[in-house]
Amino acid sequence: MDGNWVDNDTTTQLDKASPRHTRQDVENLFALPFGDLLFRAQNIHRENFAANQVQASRLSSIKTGGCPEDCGYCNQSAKFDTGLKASKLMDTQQVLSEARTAKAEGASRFCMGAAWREPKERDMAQLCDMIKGVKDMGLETCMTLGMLSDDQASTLADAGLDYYNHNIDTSPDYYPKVITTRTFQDRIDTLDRVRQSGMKVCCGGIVGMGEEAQDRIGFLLALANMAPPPESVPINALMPTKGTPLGQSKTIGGIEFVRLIAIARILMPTSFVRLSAGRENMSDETQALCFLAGANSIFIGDRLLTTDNPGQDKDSALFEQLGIDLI
Ligand code: SAM
Ligand code: DTB
Ligand code: SF4
Repeated sequence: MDGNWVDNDTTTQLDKASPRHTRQDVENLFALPFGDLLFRAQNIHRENFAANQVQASRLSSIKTGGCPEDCGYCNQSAKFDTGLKASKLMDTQQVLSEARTAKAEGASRFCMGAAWREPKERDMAQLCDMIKGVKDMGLETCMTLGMLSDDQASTLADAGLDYYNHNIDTSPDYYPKVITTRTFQDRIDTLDRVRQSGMKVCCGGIVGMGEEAQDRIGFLLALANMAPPPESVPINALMPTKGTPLGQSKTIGGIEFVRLIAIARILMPTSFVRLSAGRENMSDETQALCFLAGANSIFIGDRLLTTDNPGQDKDSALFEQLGIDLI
């Protein structure tokens, strides 16, 4: 292996399966010329995945708005005046109908998101019905419901939930500037419970929230040093929404974003790296570079949870040009 980002001489057998990375390792990757970085990421990508296949997930907002948390990027927080209409937990039949449409449109995974700090006990039975119904259609299932207790994690796992999404969102240092109502450690605790329950972990974050280069390094380092790293790593470019504290943030440049994807691919060779929120504001060329850098999962459909996403027409045209199959 070229470069010095993993010190193989000092890694144990266990570490080799899940190597620890230092901040210097990640800084070295950031310092590589763009072409070298992409070449390396694409090689690692091809060693671990089919070169021209991208996994397609579809989101559904099963409980929108009115959230008690204060995540500075989020238009679903009740603390900010964003004009978003809050709704109750969606009826199970409605969720299943959305899942059927998602499957017909080519999704292989259905991700259900709720604007909660954590699920209430009284909602658990209904959530389990949703999981079972979606799985019966032959779709993979994912939920993102906020923090979980041990019991809640095992109840969801027993119902057949494949993935649980819970993001660290940013670096441990920048995190308190974005969210004050729960800590970085709270998130790690929930992720540990998800891991213990046997579900697969989907964990990533957002860039373009005014963070510095050091925070982007800290963010990727924290993900890569999870043991094992998350199976799925969503990298979101902030969708700035009016009324949120981060609504006026400066958009991250395309090249900088592609670098992050490439570094995520190199640091987490066997994880799915998802090009998540933000595709709506990206050129076809930036997206193409993201796939070249090793992104191999996306959200399809014209909505994410509450914001826009390129719909089927735009995506079909793009993927046909790129010769990429959505799976
Ligand atoms: N309430 C749950 C929670 O926060 O864990 C689940 C839903 S929350 C919307 C899931 C993730 O979506 C957040 O952790 C954040 O990373 C991402 N997200 C939310 N709003 C976003 C935005 N405006 N732009 C990009 N990503 C966003
Ligand atoms: C993730 O990291 N991105 C998705 C999913 N996990 C739940 C959510 C993106 C939300 C973007 C803002 C919205 O549409 O409300
Ligand atoms: Fe609530 Fe999740 Fe939005 Fe934070 S990201 S305000 S927890 S819905």
